Amino acid sequence: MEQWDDFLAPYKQAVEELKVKLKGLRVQFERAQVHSPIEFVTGRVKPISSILDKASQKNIPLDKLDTEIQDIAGLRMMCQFVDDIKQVVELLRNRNDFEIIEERDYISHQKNSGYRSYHVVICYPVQTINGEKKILAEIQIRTLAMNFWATIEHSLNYKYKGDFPKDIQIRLKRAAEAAFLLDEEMSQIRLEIQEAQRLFSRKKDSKDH
Ligand code: 0O2
Repeated sequence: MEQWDDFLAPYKQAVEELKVKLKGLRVQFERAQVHSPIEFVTGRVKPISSILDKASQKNIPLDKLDTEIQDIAGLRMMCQFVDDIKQVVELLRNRNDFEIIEERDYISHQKNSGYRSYHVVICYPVQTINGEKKILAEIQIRTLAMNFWATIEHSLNYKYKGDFPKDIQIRLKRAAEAAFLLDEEMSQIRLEIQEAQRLFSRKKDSKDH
């Protein structure tokens, strides 16, 4: 158990630090009084039982957990609109406190399950009393609708261990489609609001002059 504590300590440190850093971005957008592409941020260290399950499913030896399991440290950034996701990814690419190792775009290429999200795997340096330790962390960026679907599907997955009854499978697919349409509608509404705002400020400008 102490070995697990030692192993997980830098991951816990990284999750805490990254939560502060990523939440700090939202605060900056608020201060600048512009639309924040980040709605909220969560983070967790993968429970030991899930690490062991994943290792056994993927035949990963226990001495390779740190390089083969990329989401022991996991962060989630939730956005209002699909377009916000691109902006968040760009913000992450421009940072110099970690290195991006891999990006997985499950939005352009949704998973068979119906899962949509953008994953960025980073190599993050943690400062320890024994020097720097670099760890992998996975940042999942998704809209509120994508998050809603993934949260429900994840808890059902826990119950059915991936072996969903046919009717639930169909409903989950339909729910994924509904979440996709909700994102599309919201994007459209957003564009219309922005257009209305532009027209309003143009009218105001011509009155002022
Ligand atoms: P948890 O409980 O969230 O930690 P793989 O796990 O083989 O599909 P890989 O290569 O480990 O994929 O990485 P990938 O594809 O980036 O997915 C890892 C994480 O993405 C998962 O972690 C989930 O959090 C999320 N995810 C991926 N596919 C799905 C899906 O179909 N449904 C839901 N709800 N989430 C998904 P874990 O370890 O599975 O779970």
